[in-house]
Amino acid sequence: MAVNLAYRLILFSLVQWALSLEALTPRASGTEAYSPPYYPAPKGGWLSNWASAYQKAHTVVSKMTLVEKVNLTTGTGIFMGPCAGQTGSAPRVGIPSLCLHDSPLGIRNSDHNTAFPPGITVGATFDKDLMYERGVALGEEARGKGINVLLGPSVGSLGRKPRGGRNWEGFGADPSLQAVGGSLTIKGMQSAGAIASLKHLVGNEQEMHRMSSVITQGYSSNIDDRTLHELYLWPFAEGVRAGAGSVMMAYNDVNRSSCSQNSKLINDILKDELGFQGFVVTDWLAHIGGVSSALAGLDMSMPGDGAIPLFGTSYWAWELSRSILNGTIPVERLNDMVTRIVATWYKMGQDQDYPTPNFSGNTLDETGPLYPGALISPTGVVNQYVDVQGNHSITARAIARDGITLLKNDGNILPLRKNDSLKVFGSDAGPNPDGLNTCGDQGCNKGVLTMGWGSGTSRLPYLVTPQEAIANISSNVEFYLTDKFPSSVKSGPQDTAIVFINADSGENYITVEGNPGDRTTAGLHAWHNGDELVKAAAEKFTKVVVVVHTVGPILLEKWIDLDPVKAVLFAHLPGQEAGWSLTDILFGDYSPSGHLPYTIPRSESDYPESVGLLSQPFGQIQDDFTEGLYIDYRHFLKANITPRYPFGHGLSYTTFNFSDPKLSTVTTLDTTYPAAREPKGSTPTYPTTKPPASEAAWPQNFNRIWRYLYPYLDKPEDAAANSTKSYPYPDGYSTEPKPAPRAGGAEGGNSALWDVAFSTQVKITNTGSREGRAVAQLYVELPGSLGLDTPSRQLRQFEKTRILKPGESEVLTLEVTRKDLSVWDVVVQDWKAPVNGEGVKFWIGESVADLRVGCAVGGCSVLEYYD
Ligand SMILES: *[C@@H]1O[C@H](CO)[C@@H](O)[C@H](O)[C@H]1NC(C)=O
Ligand SMILES: *[C@@H]1O[C@H](CO)[C@@H](O)[C@H](O)[C@H]1NC(C)=O
Ligand SMILES: *[C@@H]1O[C@H](CO)[C@@H](O)[C@H](O)[C@H]1NC(C)=O
Ligand SMILES: *[C@@H]1O[C@H](CO)[C@@H](O)[C@H](O)[C@H]1NC(C)=O
Ligand SMILES: *[C@@H]1O[C@H](CO)[C@@H](O)[C@H](O)[C@H]1NC(C)=O
Ligand SMILES: *[C@@H]1O[C@H](CO)[C@@H](O)[C@H](O)[C@H]1NC(C)=O
Ligand SMILES: *[C@@H]1O[C@H](CO)[C@@H](O)[C@H](O)[C@H]1NC(C)=O
Ligand SMILES: *[C@@H]1O[C@H](CO)[C@@H](O)[C@H](O)[C@H]1NC(C)=O
Ligand SMILES: CC(=O)N[C@H]1CO[C@H](CO)[C@@H](O)[C@@H]1O
Repeated sequence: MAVNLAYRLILFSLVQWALSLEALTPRASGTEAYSPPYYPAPKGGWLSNWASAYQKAHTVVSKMTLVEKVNLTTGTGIFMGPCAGQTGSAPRVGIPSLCLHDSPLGIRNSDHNTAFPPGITVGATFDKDLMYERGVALGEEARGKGINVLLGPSVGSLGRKPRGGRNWEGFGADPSLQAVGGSLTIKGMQSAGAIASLKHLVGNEQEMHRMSSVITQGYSSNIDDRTLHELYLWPFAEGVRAGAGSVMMAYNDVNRSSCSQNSKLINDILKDELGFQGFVVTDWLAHIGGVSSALAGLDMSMPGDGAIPLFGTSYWAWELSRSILNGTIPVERLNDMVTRIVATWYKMGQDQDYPTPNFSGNTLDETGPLYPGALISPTGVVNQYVDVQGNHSITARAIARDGITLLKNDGNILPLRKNDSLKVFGSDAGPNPDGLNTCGDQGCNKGVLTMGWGSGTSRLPYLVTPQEAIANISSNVEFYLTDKFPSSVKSGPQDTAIVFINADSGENYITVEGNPGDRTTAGLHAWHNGDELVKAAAEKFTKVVVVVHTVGPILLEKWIDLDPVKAVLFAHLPGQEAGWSLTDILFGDYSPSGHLPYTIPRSESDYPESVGLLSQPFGQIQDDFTEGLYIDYRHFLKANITPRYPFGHGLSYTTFNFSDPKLSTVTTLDTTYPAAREPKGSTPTYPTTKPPASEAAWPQNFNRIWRYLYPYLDKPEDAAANSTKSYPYPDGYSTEPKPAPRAGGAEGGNSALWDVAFSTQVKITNTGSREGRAVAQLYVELPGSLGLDTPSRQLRQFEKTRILKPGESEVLTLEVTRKDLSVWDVVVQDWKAPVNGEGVKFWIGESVADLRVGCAVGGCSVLEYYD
């Protein structure tokens, strides 16, 4: 761990040194992308469901001094405490230091925690109950370790770029799937009292060049207003509606303005339009300006460091104190930052016996420095090894199992029987030969792939490999766990070969086998010559089952049509329960019920050119989202390209009949635009007078920790004296509140957008001979009368049956809201729906290409009969 720590220190220092050069690098002028100014930052507290939390916060914040307030906005510095980041505290008024820690799939760099399957596997389950249950478990584990803010879920990257490194942390390449996955995770986490930090807002669709280096500047995602609203912002809006306490800004720029200080994005879209009441935090070390970010609506700097981490510098901390005393940042803005943070803390009930951290993300040792970044630090007990796993392995296994997606099963070769003669190939079936968790942040691809790499990981408390699980069940199996096919292996006509292959990706600060996060070197191919392994097995065996552990789509063309390749299982990224979840399916204890959360193409050139990875030696990459709404299946449909496997595809060991479709109107869409928004409620008020400079003075006999970030100033009177100088405020800066935008009104936007417009029902019958679960996916097709080019199918809702016995039926109800049927009108700046739903088509099926029933106002019909 010490090596790991040193490595990270050096790494972060380099990145930050590079970042500090940003000001020297001239901005590229490739496009005219521009993010318009939007000031001032809207204050939080105007929604009734947050009123009581804001009232409590108001009472406390009213008593706070300048430095207490500043303390809560700024991290204490990287490696200056047990968590990935922690704020300062205000002990006099009972507010502790808040611990912020990764990750979206479990507690990072800790012990006795569950390593859940990541988002992509959760998305593949299409199971709302499991999405919520995992959220609850994550929240419980965060709470048990004393983490106030767990950094997740991730709904951005959305999956625009198939090679993008962190797509697997989210739920799939569709905004509604991301929205449902994210929202249920947030609700679950926060039901346990942990604050969710929904990330990364927005456009962080590739890893390379997301931050600045010596010669390039972090890329700019140039996204038009409609595409932003209908694709990338969609899951954030739903997450805000679900009550997310915190939102994390992305590293990259949007329209050439850094997300961490993009006033259009934070002040206008997030806080005004989406009515976000919680606090906005930077991604780690993404803070690049003090006054600028505060005015643009940022509320918390993490981990607090300035351009060069660990040098004891900060854009905020004492600098924020100074900018209040010199009058550059209005006191109101600081009060709003702090009120948002404290209100969120109250909203989740963290004032009631919430544990303080009893673990350290820096070391697994029991004792160690309390502030490892300080070099000279007091030491003490840092790890209490609290077991927070509870019964969460049940949920982890259920998700890994129910996410497994059966793409092909010729001749019903699956499930296997316990006495089938099996030959298992591929290192991906076994353990990491170097040992469990030997690669920091899972930064290697050795043994079975359970998750990608980077900060979005956790250590595996244990791992059941496919090898162990198969060996536990099969009475007749041989293992050849190498990536080169063993020429000596004998095959008989009764043998079934099971070939394990995988594809990995992760976060940019680690390069694995030549891939710097994104899949640059590997492309969309299986790693470790996986294609060759499958082909070799197919030459020797007549029955081949391929198991794929992958972060996203891979190309299957080299072997998918070979006659011996009878079955393909995408097991996605299974987490700690890799083995048991797979054998649950392989041997038929459960039928597979996962569905693809993305499209699998026949060729990478099937994608729009604009979704390729971008790299250039100098200046800033301009990543123009020219394909607009047409990513993943939306594109394949428009370009009329038949993929290898469509979005939503997933077979079962049984078959399902869809019958008796019904459509009923719930709330009539009697107007194009939703009813007028709710008026904005009042927000807490405080005196606007500047605090006395003396409040920022160092306390007497204060025991300073070297490099720790404090809110105090050596000469606070000087800062106050400078208030006569003028500050070069950004263009469009104003302290006069803007009129409330018409698309806003409640968390996520105007609450009329969530009026259920239509309710559809479909009866699903198990027509096969085995038990199984079906997923009903509802896609909408919007009419041309809206006057806008719109994808011909858009997933807007899904439901999953319980386990149905042969012959058994279940009626599923799928509800569609006004927003689900709307397009974003860029002129009116509001959501526009077809009146009465006239012309809308509702398609329900088992994938985007396997639609079973269709409905429109006035009636439904069954499209095709499958048996
Ligand atoms: C980005 O620029 C486009 C125009 O190209 C504009 O429609 C959109 O609103 C801008 N978004 C942000 C967040 O600045
Ligand atoms: C600010 O936070 C630090 C770290 O938690 C703490 O030592 C200090 O006492 C706090 N200052 C005030 C004024 O509460
Ligand atoms: C006030 O202090 C901030 C933080 O140091 C600084 O950026 C800003 O320029 C100062 N304002 C004036 C008018 O000097
Ligand atoms: C650590 O965990 C235990 C058990 O969950 C909890 O009671 C305690 O408050 C936590 N924090 C510390 C500092 O012990
Ligand atoms: C886990 O235990 C809790 C009670 O502690 C129970 O409510 C929950 O249903 C259990 N979960 C599972 C998946 O068994
Ligand atoms: C395998 O087991 C099945 C019963 O599950 C039995 O019918 C069959 O004969 C067995 N095959 C062999 C080769 O033992
Ligand atoms: C291992 O196999 C035995 C016998 O088939 C079975 O009872 C047990 O449940 C298996 N273990 C797990 C964890 O599935
Ligand atoms: C399947 O659905 C079709 C269309 O509704 C219906 O005619 C047929 O009877 C159903 N078959 C079964 C076995 O339920
Ligand atoms: C940043 C800045 O302008 N600081 C000045 C504030 O005022 C004192 C004296 O009043 C100067 O010494 C600082 O340079």
